[in-house]
Amino acid sequence: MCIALTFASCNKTEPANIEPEATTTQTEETLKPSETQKISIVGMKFTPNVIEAKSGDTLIFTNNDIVAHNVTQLPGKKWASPLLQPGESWTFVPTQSDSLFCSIHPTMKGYINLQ
Ligand SMILES: [Cu+2]
Repeated sequence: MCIALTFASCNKTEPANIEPEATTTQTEETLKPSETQKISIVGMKFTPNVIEAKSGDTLIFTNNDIVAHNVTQLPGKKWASPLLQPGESWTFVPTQSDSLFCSIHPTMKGYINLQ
């Protein structure tokens, strides 16, 4: 812009027509930093039981109940946590949306909704 002109006409204010087009809404969406989400297992429930996650998010399941539980993919048991004793945690980075349950207490169900 200014470079093509002479020094005389080039004043200190930046021309308004330098447009940084790089930051579109879509780019910002993609660049959102990954988050760590905590899921509590308490009272025979996953809380929250529907986990809204983005790709790259880390999920930490903590057993705050008085009995042991696990976190197991439904229906095929494609992945599973080890047995979590009360007070123990398990870290998981989902790669797709999946249903989950506790295979010891099959009524305990949850869902990871991966965006
Ligand atoms: Cu259980």
